[in-house]
Amino acid sequence: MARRKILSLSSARERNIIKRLQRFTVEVPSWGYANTGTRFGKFFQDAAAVDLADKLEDAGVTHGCTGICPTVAVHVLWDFPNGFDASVIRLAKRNGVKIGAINPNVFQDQRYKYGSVTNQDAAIRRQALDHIVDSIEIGRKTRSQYLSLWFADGANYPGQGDIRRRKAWATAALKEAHARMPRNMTMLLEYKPFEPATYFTDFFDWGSSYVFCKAIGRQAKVLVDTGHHLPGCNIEQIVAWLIDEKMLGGFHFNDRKYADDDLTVGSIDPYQAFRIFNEIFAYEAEVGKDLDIAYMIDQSHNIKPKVEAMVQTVCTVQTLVAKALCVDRKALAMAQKREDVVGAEEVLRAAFDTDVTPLLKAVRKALGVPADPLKAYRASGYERRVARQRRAKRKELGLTEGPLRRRKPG
Ligand SMILES: [Mn+2]
Repeated sequence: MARRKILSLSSARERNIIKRLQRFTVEVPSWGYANTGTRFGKFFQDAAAVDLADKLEDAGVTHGCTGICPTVAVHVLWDFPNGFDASVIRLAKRNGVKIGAINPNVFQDQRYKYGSVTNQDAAIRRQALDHIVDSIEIGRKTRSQYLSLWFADGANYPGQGDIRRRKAWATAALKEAHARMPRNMTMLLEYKPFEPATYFTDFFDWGSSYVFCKAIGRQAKVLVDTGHHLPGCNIEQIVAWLIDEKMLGGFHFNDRKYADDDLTVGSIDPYQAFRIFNEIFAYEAEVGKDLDIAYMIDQSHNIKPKVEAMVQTVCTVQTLVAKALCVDRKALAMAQKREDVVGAEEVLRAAFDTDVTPLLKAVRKALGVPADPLKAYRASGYERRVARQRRAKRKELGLTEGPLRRRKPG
């Protein structure tokens, strides 16, 4: 079997792949452009976004290079610290993007030390719910399709919390939030096995999110963050199950080596991302329509330059999507029927090994973006220009974050 196929782009199948790629979009997170770090500290970058205006500008540039990132996920506490501001919608429009998923933040405030929607203190649960409801209102005004929820809730030690009561409190709060959502909004419920809580998290795996969603209401769906699994977990199987149960709401893409490392998609295990996309496109091929799910990036580029890392990420996602679309479904079905284990695996590997450059070139031509977005971005000089502007902006605002200047001797 020839491993490395070069596509001719002439067949109907290839034209369909190109069309599907043109319809594929992935959302960037506003926080991916800001200075972020680890719990040990931050390394500041001059070109990192200072405020939401900068983040939207960076997102506009990312979309301009790639053509497949029309929306930006926002974090209510970080991006709307003073509540909703209508000028944000205009600002997004000016940068050629729209506001995407709304992410409430019920993990930073001191009051959430022992939980937010799972806190035994009803007043704190109410405050968390109020913030989520306020976020829904922001989403209504920005016409966001998604309310994206992640909770840091959990316990650090055995015996610390009543697991079942916490489950009940969270369910009640989220039911109430669900009732306040517009009809066209989907609640995405993320899970994570540990961190910051070390003994248990209340939303710990896909099964817990699934159970919560079923209890909360029809507009609640599971969000799979690829970094939020224990080592060895078969994520594509989870994805296949959630698709089958009509409970897959969306993704936060990133890669990891050890824990929730928030690394660039495909930097460690591109074959895993490919296998996830394979499950999605297998279903789409079967039903003949696109799955209605939110594809989003959730990464934090501590060392890499922000926009460059985002463009690299988006291009990697698009490449892996293209490869997954190249899976010969008929050949795979036949190999499976014959119990041809090697043959079936080879079908997947042949798709993974396909040089999809011609496909991507065709897609980018159709989208009116550079054939090599990363190269075009690096040649644009954007990073240097905004570094200058944002350094000046930080100085004007009296912000101290910025790289340490190397002092000349003497
Ligand atoms: Mn996430």
